[in-house]
Amino acid sequence: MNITVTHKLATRLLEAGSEPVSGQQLADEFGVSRTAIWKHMKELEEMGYGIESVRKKGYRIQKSPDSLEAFLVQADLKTKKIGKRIEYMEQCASTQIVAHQLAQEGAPDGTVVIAELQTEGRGRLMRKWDSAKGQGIWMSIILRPDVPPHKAPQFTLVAAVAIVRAIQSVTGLEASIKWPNDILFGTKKATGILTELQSDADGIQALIIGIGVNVNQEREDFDAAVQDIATSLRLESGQPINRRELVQEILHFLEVYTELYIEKGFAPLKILWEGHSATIGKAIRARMSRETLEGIAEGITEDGVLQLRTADGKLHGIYSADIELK
Ligand code: BT5
Repeated sequence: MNITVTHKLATRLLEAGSEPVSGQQLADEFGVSRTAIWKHMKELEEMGYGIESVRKKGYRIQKSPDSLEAFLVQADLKTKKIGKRIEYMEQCASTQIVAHQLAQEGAPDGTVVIAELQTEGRGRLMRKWDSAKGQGIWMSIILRPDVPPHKAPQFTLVAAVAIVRAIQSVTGLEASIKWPNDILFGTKKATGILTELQSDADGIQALIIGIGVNVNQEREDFDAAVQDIATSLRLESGQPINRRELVQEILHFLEVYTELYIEKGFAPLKILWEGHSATIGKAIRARMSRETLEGIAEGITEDGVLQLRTADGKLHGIYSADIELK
């Protein structure tokens, strides 16, 4: 059986959504017999699809397998640029490493790397990122914006807004953002973002935005080290979540908000970000490499820098830190 035809058929049916497509029409479009179409449908069922055959009308997909293979994510993807190229892997050390390599080799703006399992998923400062197989979204996106390197941290905030909106659209859940890169439910972390940079004298060559979303883990699926501080969308909503839809929505909102950022600057995103923030107006402790400061988080600047007012009345600009809500 020709596997590419099977994939193309899946894409065709996914794009048709709830509208059945007749066996004859598919046979004509793909230049094969109706019997061959029927055999491809059986093949799809073996791959984990639920195919419904509607009398006199044709076939439609009721359920697709829980996989993030490129052709599945790309079927009915709403973006113009992000995700037009997707590198999908069953396993890798870290999608950041793969994306850095691809960016160096000239991969286009909007290239996405997705893995079902990361053996060396990483956070900031080379901390470990727990990436259970098939239960989360572990992906890195290569962007090539024409902005100076000091603007790179703003993309973490743009991505955070995009992810919160995507989670809301797919699950109805309202997450909040802890500056700079955590997405939380209450005090528990459901998502981390890691923005890395390739730059030279001409400016940014590539931004590599790493996104890790805990989607379908149960508590015992997390490493013991993070069981008490991590949560997943399934734990929050009480039901399994479709990862494919969530990836599509994240890519969609990321494109919408990066375009808004490029056209209008950070100001409109700052307003959106503050609307979802778990940090602003709160008493916090900011741990930096050299010192720890305590005070009230008053807001973020037009550059995305956190403004912390300490008890002596001084306002401090925080560029990078771990934040604890007090
Ligand atoms: C982050 O770092 O939160 C950024 C995480 C980025 C992960 C993505 S996955 C795709 C791409 N490929 C990669 O290799 N990385 C990116 P940071 O703020 O430093 O937080 C790290 C800390 O979060 C760890 O020290 C743990 O305490 C905690 N942690 C680790 N795994 C977690 C998980 N799955 N859920 C919640 N918290 C976790």
